[in-house]
Amino acid sequence: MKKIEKYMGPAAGWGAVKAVAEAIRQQMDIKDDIIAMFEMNKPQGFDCPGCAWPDPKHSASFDICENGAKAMSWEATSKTTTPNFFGMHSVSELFGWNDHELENEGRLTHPMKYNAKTDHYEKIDWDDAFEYIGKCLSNYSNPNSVEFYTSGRTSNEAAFLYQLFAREYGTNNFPDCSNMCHEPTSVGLAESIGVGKGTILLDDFDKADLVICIGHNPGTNHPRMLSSLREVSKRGAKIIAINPLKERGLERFTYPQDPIEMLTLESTKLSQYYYKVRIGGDTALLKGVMKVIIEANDKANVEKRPSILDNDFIQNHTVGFEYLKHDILTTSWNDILQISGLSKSDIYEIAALYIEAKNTIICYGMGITQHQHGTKNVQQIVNLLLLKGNIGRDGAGICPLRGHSNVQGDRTVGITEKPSQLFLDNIEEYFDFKPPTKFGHAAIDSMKAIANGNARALICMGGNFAVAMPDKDTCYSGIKKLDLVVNIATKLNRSHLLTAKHTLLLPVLGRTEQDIQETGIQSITVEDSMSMVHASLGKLKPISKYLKSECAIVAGIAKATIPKTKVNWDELISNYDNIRNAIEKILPEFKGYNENIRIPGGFHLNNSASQRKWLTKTGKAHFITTKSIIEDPQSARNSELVLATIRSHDQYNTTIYGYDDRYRGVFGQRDILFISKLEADRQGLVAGERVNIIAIDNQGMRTHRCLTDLKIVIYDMAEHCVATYFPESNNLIDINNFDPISGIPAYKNIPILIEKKQ
Ligand SMILES: Nc1nc2c(c(=O)[nH]1)N[C@H]1C(S)=C(S)[C@@H](COP(=O)(O)OP(=O)(O)OC[C@H]3O[C@@H](n4cnc5c(=O)[nH]c(N)nc54)[C@H](O)[C@@H]3O)O[C@H]1N2
Ligand SMILES: Nc1nc2c(c(=O)[nH]1)N[C@H]1C(S)=C(S)[C@@H](COP(=O)(O)OP(=O)(O)OC[C@H]3O[C@@H](n4cnc5c(=O)[nH]c(N)nc54)[C@H](O)[C@@H]3O)O[C@H]1N2
Ligand SMILES: [Mo]
Repeated sequence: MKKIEKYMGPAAGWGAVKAVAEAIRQQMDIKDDIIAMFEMNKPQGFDCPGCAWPDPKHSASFDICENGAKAMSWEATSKTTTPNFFGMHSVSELFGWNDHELENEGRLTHPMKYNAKTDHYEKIDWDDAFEYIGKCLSNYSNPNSVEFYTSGRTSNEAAFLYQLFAREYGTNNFPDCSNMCHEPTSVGLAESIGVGKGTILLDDFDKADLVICIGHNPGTNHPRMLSSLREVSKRGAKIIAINPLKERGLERFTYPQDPIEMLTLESTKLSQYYYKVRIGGDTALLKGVMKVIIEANDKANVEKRPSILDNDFIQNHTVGFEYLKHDILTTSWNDILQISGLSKSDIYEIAALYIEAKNTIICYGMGITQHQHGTKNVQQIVNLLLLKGNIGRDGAGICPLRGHSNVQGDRTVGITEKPSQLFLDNIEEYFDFKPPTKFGHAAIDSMKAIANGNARALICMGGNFAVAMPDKDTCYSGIKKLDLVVNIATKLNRSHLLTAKHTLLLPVLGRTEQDIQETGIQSITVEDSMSMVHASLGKLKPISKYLKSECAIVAGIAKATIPKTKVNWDELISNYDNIRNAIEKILPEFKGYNENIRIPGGFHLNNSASQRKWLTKTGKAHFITTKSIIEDPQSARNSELVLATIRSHDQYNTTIYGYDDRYRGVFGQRDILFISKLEADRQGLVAGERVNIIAIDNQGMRTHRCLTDLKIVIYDMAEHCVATYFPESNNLIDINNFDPISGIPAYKNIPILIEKKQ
């Protein structure tokens, strides 16, 4: 039922229990499958296909959350999308279905090939499918005209094989979902601290005095994090939230596994301090906080009081402090306050909390990264931490909240368009072929090559590439002009309906399902947000006997494409231990891989920065200055109104489970625009009114990009900001609107204007 009704409860609690029951009822046969749920995130079970938040170490207890249950029931559904279904519905007809309807048909069961004459997908045998793909791929004279996309659910083993195949084929074109989410982390942290990953472990939360959550929404996207935040709060440590929207998951939480909290309807307060920063205002805010700290430190020095900054650390471990100091002290309060949208007293309060805390962890998500200045945002967070030596110490550090459950692992094992020479040399030595050294395409370059006709084929290991990317017009029409598109997927989505000259749809085993190869049942491995690598073992009987594993599909395509391949594909996939042995040879940090993943909880990949070893150009951690907070012409200040595109509580990226966004009080609908009361008054709008939004360019001029017929929802949020859901809104973003350093699309920073719907 459609309604807008303020949500009064805490995050999780009974609302979550009800939602889990509902998710299961709608998707799964209530029998053995239900038991599978309790195998999730257990040492001998499978890794949750939801988020990348780590599991409590060596824990035998299950830690399940509402959205993990949705992810798992959505994959383990008993509904199927069969050849019969494709016989009944043409591709053109299916294109008219919405994203929820497409995936809700259930799991793909057979390999399918598109027939342009009938406009239907038709069944094809696996061997024929491989041969067909192999024939197309071996026809292209330039391997760099093929794009190999990866979405982050793919296991380490499959991702490793996938990159091996693409490199033997001859390209480094690896567009990846992390190009749309944490590329500013990979690039920005690498430049600042020498490693593009977070530096903390879960245990650090037990020792932190202050946790700052900037630009992420854990109640929806990383719900298991709420139990860590709850412990922090119960211990009396402080939590600060910095977010343009008031998010319930950052405010109050009832732990579903705590019977007393559940029965007494009590909840734990999470963030004691909440600052509604303006969209795109984080760098200004962080600079403001640093200004207060540096000025206070200078004053303390003059008055001969103890230093606030960690001078030893700054001297021995960092470079660039003087530049940073100069930049910060010359940044005007006027700019800081206007761009951040906060008051001076807010910024002094944050600075005071940071000064007072011995150990600070800063967590961040898409609110920081998906901007034109996403990399700089990340680096300002590092600057703040470095000032007090808050990296490489217990209870302190930086914590990027990764997206897909194995997006980090995929990158670790070689899904990168810019491989290191060492990695390539090791491949050459072990596999005896020369991989290409020319850097390839990340997501934006790949989509541009597709749009301008330079690419001929696109292979997608999972995901919904064209729908997840900005600029639907460019992406959709580009893909339809390709020669070959291959999608390897669990469920039908819109990208699969963008047919090229030759189009194949290959159904794959999900993580919940048993993967049986020649030597028996196989585990795969994944790496979480905190660099813990552990095994995942599927439990359920596969939904169709025609499914193949991702590893087997890569091997099948590789053998058909490169008849004289140097890789023994059959041996590798007969036992995934063989793949892990190969990974260990190429990437020495995986030493003892097969033994280590048999330890419950897995093992930690070495993180140099957490040991204060800085693998940067200078061997030190870098304070990186961004000259001005307004150097980008599209920054928030130049536009009256900025739109952020966000996730509802009932979606997983482009997968729409349902139409409720419970914590934000939205039920039965997604066509809405969140706006503050003040901003609505300023724009002359009232709740329930329908509007169109139009993207504007650098000069403030209207563009042709618009999204029509949204309902105004008054929400507790910052001024000059609005928010709506993706992927419906993705055509508002021009393909050229991205962070020039990392290439991440500015999904959270779209200058717009609002018009009443006539
Ligand atoms: N259930 C579920 N879990 C998921 C996903 C999912 O879709 N559903 N997706 C997975 C993936 S791939 C990813 S990358 C993560 C994403 O997880 P999050 O990073 O939490 O993603 P979002 O919901 O896009 O945005 C987070 C927050 O950023 C805030 N925000 C917007 N603009 C700004 C800004 O300028 N500054 C600040 N400080 N905040 C801002 C928004 O209000 C929102 O609360 O979650 C992963 N987990
Ligand atoms: N406007 C806007 N756009 C965004 C974002 C935003 O915040 N705003 N966020 C961006 C982010 S952070 C990300 S990560 C991207 C997401 O981009 P993608 O990762 O490309 O998209 P998903 O929606 O996660 O992909 C869902 C599909 O993956 C397939 N799938 C599911 N499980 C498996 C599996 O185990 N194996 C295989 N082979 N396939 C599987 C199913 O067919 C399903 O339909 O979207 C980005 N787009
Ligand atoms: Mo993501």
